[in-house]
Amino acid sequence: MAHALIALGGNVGDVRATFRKAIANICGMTQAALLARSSDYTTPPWGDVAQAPFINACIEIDTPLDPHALLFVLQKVETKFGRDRGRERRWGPRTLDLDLIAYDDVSMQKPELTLPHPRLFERAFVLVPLAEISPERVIGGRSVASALAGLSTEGIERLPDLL
Ligand code: A4P
Ligand code: MG
Repeated sequence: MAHALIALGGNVGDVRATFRKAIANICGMTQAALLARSSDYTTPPWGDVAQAPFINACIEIDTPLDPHALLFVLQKVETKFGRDRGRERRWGPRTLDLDLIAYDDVSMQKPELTLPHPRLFERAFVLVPLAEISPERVIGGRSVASALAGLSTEGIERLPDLL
């Protein structure tokens, strides 16, 4: 079994309902155990700021799949929940974005899969939910909590749990 961290994001549709269904799909399709799930957070748009706020969360799973097979499943789940890569702009609005943040301590630099995720340390919208579930985790030589300490978390708010 390998240990993987996955970031979820979206700003189109009922994103929290999408997350709930997507997490069930990810675990089912990867034979994974869900070890932890962060709260949902509302976050200001990053990169392309002329769009609605996002909702972001992170999960931690144990999975028997290799990194490429796991990414393939994540892309299938994105498509299932309405993501259409052909019609969207980079960093633009989307129903569901699933990024593989880390997979054990694997390091790889391929265009189709870079691990750990290359923009992780620039993004409070990933590190805030990650710090909730895994603050001590060291990724690329830095702990999640210390990486987060160097970023602004302005505008990021934890949402109350859904009943
Ligand atoms: N790829 C390479 N490595 C990975 C990895 N570790 N995980 C490749 C996932 N994919 C990886 O991804 C583009 C390509 O990256 C894929 O073909 C995959 O093989 P994509 O998801 O199609 O494109 P993208 O999502 O538009 O690009 P990118 O750079 O991943 O953007 P983001 O970071 O996902 O940006 N603001 C807030 N507050 N919250 C957000 O969630 N999200 C975005 C989307 C912009 N602003 C945001 C948020
Ligand atoms: Mg992405």
